Amino acid sequence: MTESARLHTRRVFFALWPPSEVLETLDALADRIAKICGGRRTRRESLHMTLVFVGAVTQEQLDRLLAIGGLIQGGAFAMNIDRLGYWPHNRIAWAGCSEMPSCQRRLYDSLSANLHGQGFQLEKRPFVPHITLARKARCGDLPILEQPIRWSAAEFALVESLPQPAERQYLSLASWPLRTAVDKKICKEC
Ligand code: 2AM
Repeated sequence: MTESARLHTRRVFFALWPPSEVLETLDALADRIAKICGGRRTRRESLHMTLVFVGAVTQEQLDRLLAIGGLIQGGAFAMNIDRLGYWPHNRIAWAGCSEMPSCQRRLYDSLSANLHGQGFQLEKRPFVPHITLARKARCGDLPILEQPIRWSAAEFALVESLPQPAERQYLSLASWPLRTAVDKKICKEC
């Protein structure tokens, strides 16, 4: 990347935004976890689940990402957010699923394959779908989620991470529907 291109990069990722009723529950959960673990809770409007983190891209690459998003034939799926976790290395407290729905795995695989095919370098770490609830947290034992949070994913989005004075802000650049089994014979099991 040239110096001029580097100066004009934008930091982006593919993600799922929670539907309003799920957002409500995650918002309350983020409050609860920050009270237990300290740190800075994720703002309500920033609660999301990353599908694939892409990183800094040029305008030309951004255009290619938008084209890739439109090509993906993903199936709608439902997740059970049923566990809380803590990563000591980056001090993130999060919520996630014990089991990843097969449609989510396929969506991730399909996005990754298309991105690789277009020359994007992706994370080598295994994909751990999660919602960051608090940063700079210090968690000991985490509570058990009494009731799983059922999240029906009907679309995915390309999101830009914008640096703000206090905290990064996430802005949806485009979103695409995930089809239901009725629309198309894909992911009937989800
Ligand atoms: P995090 O919440 O666990 O930090 C925007 O930064 C989104 O992309 C967040 O969901 C963040 O996960 C994720 N993200 C940031 N850097 C990443 C990286 N290098 N690899 C994977 N995901 C990343």
